[in-house]
Amino acid sequence: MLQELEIKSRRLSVNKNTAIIDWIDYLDPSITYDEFFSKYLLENKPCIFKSNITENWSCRRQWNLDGTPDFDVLDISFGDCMVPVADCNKQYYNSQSKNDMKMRDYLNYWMDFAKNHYSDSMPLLYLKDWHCPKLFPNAPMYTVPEYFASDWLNEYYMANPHLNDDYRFVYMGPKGTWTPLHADVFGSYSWSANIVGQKRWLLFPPTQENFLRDIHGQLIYDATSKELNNYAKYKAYDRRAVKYIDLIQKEGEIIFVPSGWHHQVWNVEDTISLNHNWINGCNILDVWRGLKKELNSVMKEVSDCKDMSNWAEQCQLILKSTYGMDYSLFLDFLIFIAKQRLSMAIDKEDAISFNKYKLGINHCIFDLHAIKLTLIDFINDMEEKSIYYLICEKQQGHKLLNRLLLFLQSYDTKDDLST
Ligand SMILES: O=C(O)CCC(=O)C(=O)O
Ligand SMILES: [Fe+2]
Repeated sequence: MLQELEIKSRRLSVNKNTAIIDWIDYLDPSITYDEFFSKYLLENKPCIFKSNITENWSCRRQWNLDGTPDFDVLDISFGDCMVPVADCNKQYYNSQSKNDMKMRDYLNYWMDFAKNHYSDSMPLLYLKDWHCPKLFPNAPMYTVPEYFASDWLNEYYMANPHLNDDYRFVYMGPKGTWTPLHADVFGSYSWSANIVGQKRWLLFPPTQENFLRDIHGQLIYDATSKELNNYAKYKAYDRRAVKYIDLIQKEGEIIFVPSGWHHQVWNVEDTISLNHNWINGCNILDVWRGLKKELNSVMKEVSDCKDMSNWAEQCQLILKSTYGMDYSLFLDFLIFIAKQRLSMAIDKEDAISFNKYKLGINHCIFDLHAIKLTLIDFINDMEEKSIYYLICEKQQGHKLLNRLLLFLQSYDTKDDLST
C-alpha cells in the first residue's frame, strides 16, 4: 500500500525568507508532511528529527552492537567490496585525498586504530560517499522517511540505471574523522542519519560563509583553524559577527541540512551514518541558479579562447567535469521529472518514490509549477548565451515549456472556477 504525500499549497512562493537562522528545532516524527514541507523545506531551515524516527531501521539493529560498529557483521556483509576512503590528514584542494580500499582492510585498520587508542602516529581514514544502497539494493537497511521522499535527484537516477549514479551514501569512520567545510553538491539538500555514534556539526546559514573567505575569495578548509585570525589573509573574518550553529547529533537522530548551508562535520565517536543529497520543487530554482552561476564563471575563466569555434561546447565540458552537471544533464533531469508528473496528472499514473510513497495532486501541480519557473529562466539564459540550439537540438526546452503552460493554465482555470 502506497502512502500519499500531500501538501496544501500548489504554488511556489519565489520570495524566500532571508532572515539568518542560528538555532535548530528538534522535531518529533508526529509532524505532518505538509508542516515539514512548509516550515523547513520551503523556508530552507535546518532541523533534527529525534531518534525514534530511525528506531525500526534494520541497519540500526544489524550494524550497531551496543553503541559501537559491529565489525563482524560489516565484514560478512561487505568485506570483499572496494570502498572509497579519504585520508583526513591529507588536504587535496579544498577536500581530502581519496583512494579505493577493500572494506576488509579498512575494517582491520579501524579496529587496529581503536586498539591503539586512536594514536596520532596512525593515519586517520574515513570511508565516505560510498554508494552502498545502490550496490546492495536487496539488503534491507532503512526506509526513507516521508519527509525526504520528494527527491527528484534519486528518483531520476534510480529510474535510469544506465547512468549508474545516485546520491545515497554510507559514511563510516573512527572517532576524530571529519569532513572539511563545504556546501553540498549542486546546492542540494542533505539529510544524514546516525546509525552508530555521534557527530558534531557546525552549520553556517547562507551568506555567513563569506566571513570565512580569504582575500582571494577562497573558503577556509577548516572553519576552526587559527589561520582565520591572520587578518592580512582573512580580512572578512569577524569572530563576533559570524552566525553559526554548533551541535551534537546523537545516535538515531536525523539532521536536515538545507540548500547552500556550509557545514563542517566531525565524528566524535566511532560513527556510521547514512545520507542522501536531494533536490525537489522547493530548491530547484536555487539549484538552477547555482548551475548558471558556475557556467558564468567558467565562461569568464576561459574568455580568452572565445574565438575558438567550439568554445561553447568546451565550456559545457569544463562545467561537467568540475561541477558534475552541465546544461544537457540538467535539461534531461527537468524533462524526466516533468514527464513523470504530467503522466500522473493526465494519465493518473502514480508518481512513486522509493517504492513506498505516491504524490498527491497538489504536490504534483506544485512540482510542475516549480519546473515551469525554472525552465523559463533556463531557456532565457540559454538564449542570452546563444547556446539554446546547442543544448536543445530538437527544441526540447520550448516544447516542454509549452506543454507545461498549457497544462497549468487549464488547472489554474479550474482553481479559479472552484473558488
Ligand atoms: O558526515 C560527514 O562527515 C559529512 C556529511 C555531510 O557533509 C552531509 O551529510 O552533507
Ligand atoms: Fe555535506
